[in-house]
Amino acid sequence: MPLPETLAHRFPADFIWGVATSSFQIEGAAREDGKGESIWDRFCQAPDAILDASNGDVACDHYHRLDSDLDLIASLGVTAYRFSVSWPRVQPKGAGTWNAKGLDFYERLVDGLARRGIQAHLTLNHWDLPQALQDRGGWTERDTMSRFVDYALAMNRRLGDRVAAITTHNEPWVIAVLGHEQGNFAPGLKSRKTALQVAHHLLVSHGMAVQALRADGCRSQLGIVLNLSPMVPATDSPQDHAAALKADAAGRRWYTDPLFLGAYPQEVMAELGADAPVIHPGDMAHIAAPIDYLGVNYYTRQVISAGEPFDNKTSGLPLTEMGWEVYARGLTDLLLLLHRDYQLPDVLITENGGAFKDPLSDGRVQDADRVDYLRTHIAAVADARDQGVPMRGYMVWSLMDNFEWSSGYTKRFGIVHVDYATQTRTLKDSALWYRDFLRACRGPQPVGAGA
Ligand code: IFM
Repeated sequence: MPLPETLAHRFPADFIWGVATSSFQIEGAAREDGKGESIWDRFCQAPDAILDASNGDVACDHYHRLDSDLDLIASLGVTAYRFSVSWPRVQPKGAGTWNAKGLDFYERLVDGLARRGIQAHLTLNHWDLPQALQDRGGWTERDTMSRFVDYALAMNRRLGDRVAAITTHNEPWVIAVLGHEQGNFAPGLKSRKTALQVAHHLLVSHGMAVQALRADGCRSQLGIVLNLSPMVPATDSPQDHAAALKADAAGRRWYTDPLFLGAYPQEVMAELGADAPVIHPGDMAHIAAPIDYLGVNYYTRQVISAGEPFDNKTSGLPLTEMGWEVYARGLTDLLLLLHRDYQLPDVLITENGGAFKDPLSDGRVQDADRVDYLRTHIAAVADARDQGVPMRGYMVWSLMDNFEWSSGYTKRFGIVHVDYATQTRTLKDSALWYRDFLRACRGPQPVGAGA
């Protein structure tokens, strides 16, 4: 295995290295200190919605363990921490009254990061919409876009001076498709038409928030985070190639074209018929508002077949516990594709990682597969950088094991192990590897500078 130094030398000194989490997945304290109900609190109550019938009531109890978790983050030597604000914790109904105790929690979070010399990368919407807004139609309603802009402005006014980057939405595809078309994520709706309207409103509200924040004098970098994969044809057949192009247009370009070209892909739009979203004058200009960075969440490639869906188990590649192929080259391919097609702003890998078995034994988790995953994917980022992609940073998903949505606590993505019965945190071998790698990135330290 190459030494951490060899890989570290491929990145500039100011490259951003981080770990990422999200509010619902780690905070717990679901009904404390005035927090309102989120759509995920509600969704977890639906029969069979969550694999292990769990919920986010306690999760990693991060709300009560903020200081020790911040120490844990600092111990890794990262330069950035990506987290999300729980909208219903700061504004229980998604409109009107603000919750002082909720705001105070995020004040302590950003202050704690600043004290430790770690950049705060704040995401406004990592899926936990206030249930009160869902009761009024949620993301199907244009009014929710205005509520989101108010929320963005309030967060900036309160925290913006200590926040390096503000992401509007995390993975709008997931909210739209898994939440409103397939129904296996909150709010559990099943309509393609609804999903397309929701995706549109998410994109428009992203642009509206960016414009409002800039007009308000926001000094944080502004961007959006997309979950992206290269779509690879299963075979060399023309049918599979055509299917892969189609899947790429509908699943990836539906988001990247409007953001960077100001228009939805025509060939997809032409096939939607009555399911096409209602677009108001000015919407596309909002969506294409210039951003400072694109956040890319990369986990795997998608293999597309014109016939029966491709079975990952037949590919011969290692699979994670999610059943996703480990395919680091796909990250380079994806970044080069984006670089070829668009005038990209800075690019940050805002999530990358894998769920593996991770047995804790004698106080140690020997997750060699995750170490290998991180090393090869970081090398894939360096490859893209070498070929001109404006890469600015990389963040591991996730800091610690947490609530993995409809999989509950059955999948562990953390580089830190969490014993949910005792809330004990244990650095896995991957965390130790990442810490050593980041040390190598910082280069030789002056004598007496500490560990
Ligand atoms: O846990 C999620 C995260 O919330 C969003 N991106 C994908 C991760 C792994 O499924």
